[in-house]
Amino acid sequence: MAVPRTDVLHDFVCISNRLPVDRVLDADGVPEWRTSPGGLVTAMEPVMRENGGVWLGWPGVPDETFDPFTEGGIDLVPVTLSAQDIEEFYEGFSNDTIWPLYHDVIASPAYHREWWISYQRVNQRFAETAAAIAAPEATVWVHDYQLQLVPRILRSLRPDLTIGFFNHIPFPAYGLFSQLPWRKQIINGVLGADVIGFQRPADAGNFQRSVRRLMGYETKSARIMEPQSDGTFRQILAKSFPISIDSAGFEELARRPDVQARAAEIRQQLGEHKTIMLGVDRLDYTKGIRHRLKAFSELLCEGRLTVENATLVQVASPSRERVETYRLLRDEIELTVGRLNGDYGTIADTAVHYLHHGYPREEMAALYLAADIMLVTALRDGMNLVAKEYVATRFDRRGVLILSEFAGASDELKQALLVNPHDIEGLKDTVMQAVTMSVSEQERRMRYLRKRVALHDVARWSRSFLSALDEFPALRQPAPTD
Ligand code: GDG
Repeated sequence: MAVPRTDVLHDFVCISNRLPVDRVLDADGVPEWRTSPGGLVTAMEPVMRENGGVWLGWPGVPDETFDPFTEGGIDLVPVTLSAQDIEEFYEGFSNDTIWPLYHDVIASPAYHREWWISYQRVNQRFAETAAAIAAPEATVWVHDYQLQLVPRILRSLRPDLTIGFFNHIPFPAYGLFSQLPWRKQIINGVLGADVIGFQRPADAGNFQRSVRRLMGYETKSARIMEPQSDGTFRQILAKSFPISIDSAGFEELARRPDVQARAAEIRQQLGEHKTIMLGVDRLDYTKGIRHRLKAFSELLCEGRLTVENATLVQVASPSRERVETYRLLRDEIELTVGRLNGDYGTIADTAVHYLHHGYPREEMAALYLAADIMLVTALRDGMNLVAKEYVATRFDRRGVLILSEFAGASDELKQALLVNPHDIEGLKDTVMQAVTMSVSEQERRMRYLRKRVALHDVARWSRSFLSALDEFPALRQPAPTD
C-alpha cells in the first residue's frame, strides 16, 4: 500500500468528517480499505484527483489510530475518534441536533450540553491536525455541518491559510436556526472561512440573515463585513455554489454493455410491460420515502395503478442506524412496505421491491436505466445527487424525473416534474402524468435536463468554488471604513 509522505506539508487540504473509505474484511478475513459511497465522496473524488492534495477525516473505525495511507489514488490522513466522540459529536450533535434543525425540524432536534462540548473538542482536533499538515499559505477546504467550528479555529492557529467552507445541507431560516442554544458560536465558527458555499441562493440568504441578526455585521450582496479590532473590516464571501456529479462518468458507466445488459435483466425480472418506478435514498426521514409510499399505495387502492402494470423499486441504503430516530423510521417504512405488499401483492406481482442494501455503482446505473420514473420526493434536501445521476445516465433520453421542489436540484432541473411531496393528491396526479407521458415529451424534457447536468458538472462546481478562493487574497485586504 502506498503511503503519503507526512514529512512534507501540503498546499491543498480537504477536510470532512468521514474519509471516503470503509474498513472491510477481505476473503481471508484480513482488514482492507474500500472506497465508500455517499454524496460527498461522489462529489469530491474527481476534485481530489485533479488537485492532488490530502484528505483529512475519520476513517470510520472508533478508538483506533491509523497512519496516513493512500486509497483509490487519494492521500488520506486519518483523525482518531473515540467511541464517545462518535456517540456525542457524530450521532449526537451532528446527526441528532444539527441535521434535523437544518432540515426544517422534520424531526425534533435534541439539544444536549454534553454533545456540544464533544462537538467543540472534535472540531478543535480536526483543526489542529489540518494546521499541522498545511503548507504556508495553503488552501484548506472544510466540508459540512459536522465541522462548522473548524474554519474559526484554523484561522486563529494559521492566519496565513486561505479557508473555504462548503455546507452540503440546507441552511435554515433564522426563525428555526435561532432555536440553537449555541447559534452565535456556530455562526462565528463558520465565519472563520474566507469563502462560504451553500447549495441554494436561499441557503446563503438564510445564513446572511443569521449573521446580521446574531452578530450585527453588515452584508453587501454576497459579502459579509466582519469588523476587526483596528477598525477595518474583513470581507467574507457567502454565496451559492450548487454541487453536481461527474456527469460524463455516469454516462460512460451507463453506456457499458455489461451495465446495459444488467438493466435489461432488471426490466425483464420486474416485468417488461410494467411501469418501473424507482426511489434511491439513504434511509433518512428527510428523503420523503413515507410520502412516496403513501401516494403509491393510494394509487393502487384507487385502481389508478395495479400491481400488474406498475411496481416501485425502493433502494434504501442503511444510514445512521444507531440514532433512535433512524431506527424508528426504518421500522415504520418496513411496516408500511409489508402492509402495502400484503394488501396489493399477488403471487405473480410485488407492489414494492424494498432493498435495504448498499450497491455498487454499476448496479445503481443499471437501476437508473431500467426505471421509467425516478421519484425524488425529499421534504428537504441540500441538493440531491440522485436526481442528477438519473438524468446523466439516460443517454437514451427516456424516463421521467419527478423532483421535489424542496430539493436544491429543483433550482436547476426545471424540466423535471416538480412536486410538493406534502401534497399527496398532487404527487399522485404527477405520478399519473409521468406514467402516461408520451415518448416525445420525455425526450424533450430529458434533452434539457441532460444539457444542464452535462454542462454544470462536479468539475465546474469545484472549479468555481476554488477560483473564488483563489481570488481571495485580494479580498483579504481590509476594506476601508466608510
Ligand atoms: C448530502 C446532502 C447533497 C446511495 N446509495 C448508494 C449509493 N448512493 C449514492 C447516490 C448519491 C449519493 O449516495 C447520495 O447523495 P444525495 O445527494 O442524494 O444525498 P445525501 O447522502 O444526503 O448527501 C445532499 C449531497 O450531500 C452532496 O452535497 O446533494 O443534499 O444531504 O451519489 O448515488 N451509491 C452506491 N450504492 C448505494 O447503495 N454506490
